[in-house]
Amino acid sequence: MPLTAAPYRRLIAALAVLFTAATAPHAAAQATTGITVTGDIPAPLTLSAADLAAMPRASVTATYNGVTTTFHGVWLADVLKRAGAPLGPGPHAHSLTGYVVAKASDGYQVVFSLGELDPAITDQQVLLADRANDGPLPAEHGSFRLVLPKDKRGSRSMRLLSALEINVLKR
Ligand SMILES: Nc1nc2c(c(=O)[nH]1)N[C@H]1C(S)=C(S)[C@@H](COP(=O)(O)O)O[C@H]1N2
Ligand SMILES: [Mo]
Repeated sequence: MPLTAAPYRRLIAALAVLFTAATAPHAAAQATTGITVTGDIPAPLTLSAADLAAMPRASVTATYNGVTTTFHGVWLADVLKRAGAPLGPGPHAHSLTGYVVAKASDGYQVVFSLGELDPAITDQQVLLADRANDGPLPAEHGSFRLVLPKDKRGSRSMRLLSALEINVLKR
């Protein structure tokens, strides 16, 4: 029976439907055009890819599941400072009582203390990446991700980053 015969065509059509159903939620999850920054800051803001491209750039290399990649983007601390988050040495040391909830469009969430992101306190490097090697991030990883090259595993290096929620403990 030739491959163009009706039974084969029906099989191929059925497989195409299954494939579309399996990949559609992933495709929807990557449609992030900007990162929203909200919470205990003077005013909420949304940063686009163009906003990040215009900020001071940085790069780090990290290996996840055996694949080594050089990521390019901006330091997360610079994004938090631009949003008015309380980083840096100050009379009240706000970063010691603040935290950031990073949220991805697939529902993944990671909490960071402001202190562990604050270059006034630590040498930990956290990159907000928008490029990998010499191109964009792989489409299924979204437009933005976090990269923590000093972490021993990839679990905090959030793909599909869509939002940063800043919180400072009330006294
Ligand atoms: N949004 C999102 N980011 C995520 C995850 C996830 O499930 N969802 N898994 C994490 C884990 S456990 C690892 S090891 C790394 C893997 O990164 P890679 O896809 O670049 O290999 O992604 C991290 N970032
Ligand atoms: Mo992982």
